[in-house]
Amino acid sequence: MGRLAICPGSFDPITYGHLDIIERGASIFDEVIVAVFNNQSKNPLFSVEERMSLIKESTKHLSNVSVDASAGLLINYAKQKNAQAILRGLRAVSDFEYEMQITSMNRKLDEEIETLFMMTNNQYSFLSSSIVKEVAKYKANVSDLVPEPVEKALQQKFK
Ligand code: COD
Repeated sequence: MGRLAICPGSFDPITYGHLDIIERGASIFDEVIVAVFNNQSKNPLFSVEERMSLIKESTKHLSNVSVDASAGLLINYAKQKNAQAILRGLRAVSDFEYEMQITSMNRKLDEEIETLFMMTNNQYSFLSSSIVKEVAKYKANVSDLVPEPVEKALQQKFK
């Protein structure tokens, strides 16, 4: 059986920063599942279904990447899928504390599944879904920040 990584996130919506991590993950692992988790406290702009379909469109060039959603605990999901690793991206020091917290909790819950971090590509280090939504709300150009289907979906939302 091949090696599987889970790439979890809110993806509200997927950006080129996320896509970069997914593409690099897909070149290392045999299979990558991008898993959308609904974090209600983040007050999402896109429904889970919308986010999944935007990820599917944006990753259709990657034959070993699939898209899924879960409402439970990430570590239970990863275990259920028999994943070897959870793959996360790191942008700045500001990401670090939060990532340390979830990683150590996940390790406490299951010692076998590794969390791997990939440093962001420099050109995306200040990119986040929140920033993209903020910019799109004022109808500024986001074509350098998100894949084309996402750009269109944002235009629809803020029409
Ligand atoms: N460059 C590189 N990486 C990036 C960039 C960028 N510009 N932007 C985002 N990323 C990375 C993030 O660091 C992250 O690794 C991934 O892409 C997804 O990002 P987000 O912001 O969509 O995802 P988050 O941080 O909201 O995801 C949080 C989870 C859904 C993973 C978390 O809430 C979770 O695990 N929820 C399920 C419940 C659970 O198990 N909780 C933890 C218990 S301890």
